[in-house]
Amino acid sequence: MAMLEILEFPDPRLRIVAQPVTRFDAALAQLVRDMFETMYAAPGIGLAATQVNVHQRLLVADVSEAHDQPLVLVNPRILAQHGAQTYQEGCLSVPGIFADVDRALAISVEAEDITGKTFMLDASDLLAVCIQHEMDHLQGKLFVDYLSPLKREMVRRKLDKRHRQAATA
Ligand code: GNR
Ligand code: NI
Repeated sequence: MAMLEILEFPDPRLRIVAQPVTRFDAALAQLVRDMFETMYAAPGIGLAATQVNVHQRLLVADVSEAHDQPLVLVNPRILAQHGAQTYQEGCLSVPGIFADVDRALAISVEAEDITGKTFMLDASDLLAVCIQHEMDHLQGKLFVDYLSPLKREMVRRKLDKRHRQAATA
């Protein structure tokens, strides 16, 4: 197992659009294990491959308190969505920043598992927030993109300053 480095905003690699997964092999299974280890250690409720600099359509999630409901979605696509909810989001790639984001309340997602088998998942509430947030990452999109330009600029300055301090510490 290995902990993976999580890219942080405004790293331009977070803007790369992920490509579909085509090989359901041992390397994919290992990547998924490493992503879970990294996500649980962070700690976080979801992690998109983009955040660990792998530009393939793959995400992991576990919104349970006991960390006993791991989910892997390969090549996820939203088939239906309804309702609306506002949730105060955070992101491992935008550490220490939290802001309200409006999203669908419930989604029906189709995806492959790590063996390449297609399955359907109905998600609502926090799990639906998490999957939508992770699927945004796969398109190079971050939750701060939903903020006003002024607020996003404040976030960028705050993280720039923190990155400079970390570099000279
Ligand atoms: O750990 C995370 N918590 C979270 C809280 C509210 C909305 C979305 C998230 S996802 C985030 C982990 C992360 O950055 N995934 O990309
Ligand atoms: Ni995130």
